[in-house]
Amino acid sequence: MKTAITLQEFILEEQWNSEFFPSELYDILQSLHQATKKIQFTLRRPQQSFEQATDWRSREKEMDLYANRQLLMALGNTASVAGYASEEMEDFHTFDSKTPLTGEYIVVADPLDGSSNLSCNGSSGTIFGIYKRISSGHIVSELDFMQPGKQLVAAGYVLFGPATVLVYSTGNGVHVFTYDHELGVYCLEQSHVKIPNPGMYYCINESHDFTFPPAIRHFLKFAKIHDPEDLRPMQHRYSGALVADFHRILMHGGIFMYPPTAKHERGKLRLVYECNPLAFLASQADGKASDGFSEILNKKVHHLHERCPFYIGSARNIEVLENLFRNKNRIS
Ligand code: AHM
Ligand code: MG
Repeated sequence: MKTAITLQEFILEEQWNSEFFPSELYDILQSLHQATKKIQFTLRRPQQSFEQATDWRSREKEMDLYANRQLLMALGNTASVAGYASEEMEDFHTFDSKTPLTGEYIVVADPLDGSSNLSCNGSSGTIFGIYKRISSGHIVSELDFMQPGKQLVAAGYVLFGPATVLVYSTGNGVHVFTYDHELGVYCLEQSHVKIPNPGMYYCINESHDFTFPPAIRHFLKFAKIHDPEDLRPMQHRYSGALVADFHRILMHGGIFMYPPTAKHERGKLRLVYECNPLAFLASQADGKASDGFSEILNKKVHHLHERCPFYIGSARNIEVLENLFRNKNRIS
């Protein structure tokens, strides 16, 4: 039997081998790891063990808030973290009980992406991004959390599926770990993952298609045309959890799309908590992420909870879609 490399060993080795790996990142990744371990255990418990959860919808909310609290507590106990912002909190949080506020990093997160899937034992996950703080003084600034995605120093997610999988990058490739329940540790599955290009999957909630921009409708027709060399017709998959759909794309290639719709005119997904961290991972895996016209990682952030159209996946698939937006529906 092969000896597994644990997450801890892998991060330490990454740190030793790179002069650009700040030791603080090790602590932050460890605390995210601890928090998500607790979230994972709680997700596995029967519904009856939830305090207020009389139905699935209240369990969903309770789990969203629980996941947020776990991250808040774990990061609050990590000296290098000065602040935290999440999809579950109106405002960002300064860890001002730490005196003086020495932390040089801030963390953004979607604590439990896809929590509506809990009603049917579907997948969900925690998405996170880590930035270097740009403010100084005793209180972190909103601007710390509004840095463009290209300023991320690390990002990742934990996917709570049949297995619990942790994926992260510190700018040196994307690495995938699976939780071993017997050993109680994450073990390395794949390092330096690259998104297959082109890919055969497309993920989109097609029920909104009558309100999609023409470029998306055109892409959906293109995806179904027979061209085996280009892996078409592409296969449709959609889980209702961005983190799970992105993991499929990371492993097998293709494209995830959440365009503007009549209900969400600017798109549904959050630039800071969802799009930027996943865009960082895609770029580290030779993939791309776009809003149709520009790279997600270059986008200016106007406010913390901003939403945007989001297309992410294999470079070739994203380029085809961007050409459709730019060339008004012509495939090049
Ligand atoms: P949430 O952050 O409220 O969970 O919403 C985000 C989720 C994504 O995980 C998923 O891709 C999308 O919403 C699904 O939305 P829809 O049901 O409109 O297809
Ligand atoms: Mg989400």
